[in-house]
Amino acid sequence: MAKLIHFLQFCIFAAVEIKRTEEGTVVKHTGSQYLVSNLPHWNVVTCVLRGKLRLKDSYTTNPIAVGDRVVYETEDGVTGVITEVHKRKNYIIRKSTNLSRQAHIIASNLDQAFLIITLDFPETKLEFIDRFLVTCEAYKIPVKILMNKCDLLTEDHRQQIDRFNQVYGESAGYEIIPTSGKTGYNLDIIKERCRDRLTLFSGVSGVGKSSLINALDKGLSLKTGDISDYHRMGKHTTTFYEIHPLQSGGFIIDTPGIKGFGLLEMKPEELSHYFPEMLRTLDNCRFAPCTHTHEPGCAVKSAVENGEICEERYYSYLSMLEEEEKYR
Ligand SMILES: Nc1nc2c(ncn2[C@@H]2O[C@H](COP(=O)(O)OP(=O)(O)OP(=O)(O)O)[C@@H](O)[C@H]2O)c(=O)[nH]1
Ligand SMILES: [Mg+2]
Ligand SMILES: [Zn+2]
Repeated sequence: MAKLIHFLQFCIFAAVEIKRTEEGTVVKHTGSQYLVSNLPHWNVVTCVLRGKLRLKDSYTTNPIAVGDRVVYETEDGVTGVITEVHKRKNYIIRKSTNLSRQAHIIASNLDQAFLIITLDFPETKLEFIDRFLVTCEAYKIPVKILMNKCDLLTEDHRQQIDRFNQVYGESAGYEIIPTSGKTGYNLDIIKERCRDRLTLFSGVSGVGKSSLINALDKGLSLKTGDISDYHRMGKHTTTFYEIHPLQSGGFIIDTPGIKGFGLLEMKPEELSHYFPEMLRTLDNCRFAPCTHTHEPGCAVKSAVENGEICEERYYSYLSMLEEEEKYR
């Protein structure tokens, strides 16, 4: 009898011993499963969420996003249960339209975001670019623009390229890096920029996000898809947000192509702070706060008139402002 009690005690002790609490980063989320890894290493554990964590936050559709640092319990080191989410250093949120009440956390704890755009095949709309940039500014996430598929650009695109560089580079101050996943153009620069960082790759469908990641690391073979012949639009090939380690160092998040991009609620006088070229001059407006629409002595409007602030961006600002006010 004593032996049996001893044995049972040992079993209970062992069971308690085996259950370990670990920490890691969510690298992929599919349905109810979260893949969690001990970054910067790569031991992936498949986790589910403890029930009560699920409904904590009803403003967002996903309580846990890729990039989140989590605590989980595991017995076998292969599967686990997430019990806690650490406070996010930062995150980026998207509403599919201004009307949708709920928002989706795209990713968290980012070091930077790369907005992948193409001037053609498909054409990325300036409206989308501005909304993405404003969101990054609002969330204080450093952002760079990758002008991809530059192998397809010809002399016919020259004017468009020059204007883009003027609007987003010289005037707004963003770094623009022309790239080609096909020829490998400038990929050494991208590798360098990605080293030791967690980088979000975002953009509309078909601009070549997954192809670019494959080209950055030949060991990866992410699924890619053709763009449609007729509409020259992507076909939404990537369907999950997922972190990939790069052999050259750092981690990249591949994302599904973004369709709509609703703005988050912000005060009308706050919006211009997220246009760097407006932020530079708005202290000189006669009135504060100034919406830079009808106020006399507005420094932003003067800067638009003398070309320091590009009209495209100012009109984008006005349309966002109008939309914000409409849905308030
Ligand atoms: N010419 C050229 N084609 C490219 C380049 N990068 C990607 N493509 C092509 O563009 C198409 C779309 O590429 P994907 O990598 O699937 O695009 P994506 O941005 O990941 O698209 P989603 O996953 O749908 O959001 C494929 O046919 C690629 O071969 C490039 O630099 N040059
Ligand atoms: Mg893709
Ligand atoms: Zn003003």
